[in-house]
Amino acid sequence: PGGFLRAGNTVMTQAASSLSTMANKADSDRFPWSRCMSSKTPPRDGKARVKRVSIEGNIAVGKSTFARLLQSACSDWEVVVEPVSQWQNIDSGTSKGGSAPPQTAVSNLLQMMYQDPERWSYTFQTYSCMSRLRTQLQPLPARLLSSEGTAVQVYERSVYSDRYIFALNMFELGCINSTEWAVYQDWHSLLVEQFGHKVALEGIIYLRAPPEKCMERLEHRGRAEEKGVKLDYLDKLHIQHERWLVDKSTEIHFEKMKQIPVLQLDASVEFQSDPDVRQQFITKVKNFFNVL
Ligand code: DCM
Ligand code: MG
Repeated sequence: PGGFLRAGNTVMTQAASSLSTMANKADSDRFPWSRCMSSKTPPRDGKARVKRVSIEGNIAVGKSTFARLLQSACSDWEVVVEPVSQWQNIDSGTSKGGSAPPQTAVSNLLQMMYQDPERWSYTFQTYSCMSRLRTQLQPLPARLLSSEGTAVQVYERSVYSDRYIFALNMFELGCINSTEWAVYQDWHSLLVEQFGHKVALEGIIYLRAPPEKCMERLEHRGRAEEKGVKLDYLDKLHIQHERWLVDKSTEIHFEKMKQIPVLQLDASVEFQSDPDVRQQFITKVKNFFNVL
């Protein structure tokens, strides 16, 4: 356990990613918003019906890049990004009050998790899932509410990958012990049962690429906390994705999620730089959204 790590990640800044240069003006020129406005289905109950879809895939496969591509392709699509920066900046609120200036210590839970996974994986998985749920529960922008049945909220990952990919993997690696795993699953089920209908998914886009490709992109984007991540760890996460979304052999505890439609896209191609591939991806996504 913890063998996928190298010690000594002290830099807290995140290097600019080459994958982050996707959403530029050329995209919106190439994919004018009108193109996505097909097959308007009138809302069934007189209210706007918004579909929700999550983008899933291994670390550094290109989810954020892909999300920006979707965001620039259609004004009816609203991306909700993964709150990674919150995991890197946790305000532990050590202010003593009174007249003294507030003293706040900021910790980087992402870094702590990678440096000492046995100590911090449970805490990290608790916080990442909770903060993701809070982010996804934010009210819809007015623009989406008025777009009559064609609106899609696109989540970067979901509370389901938190549990069935990352937390499960950490449990299998021995970084989350069986007591922690029992506690995690108990509160996760409760949260999803209580709030799940507000963030429930109609579909999943699975960005699939060989772990070696993800490793290349991970090294290229150079997020400091992930410096110690080894190929073996990405291999394990890849297998978890395949079990969940392709083989469907992961035991899922939520009825609706067992039948969820999955659009698989080959993310090993350089969809960032190739306009034809980008166009193909957008078309596939548009068709997928239309049948959900
Ligand atoms: N992460 C994790 N557990 C989760 C969700 C995310 O360990 N439940 C980590 C994996 C990556 C980072 O957070 O290091 C998210 O980056 P990316 O979106 O590129 O996978
Ligand atoms: Mg990302």
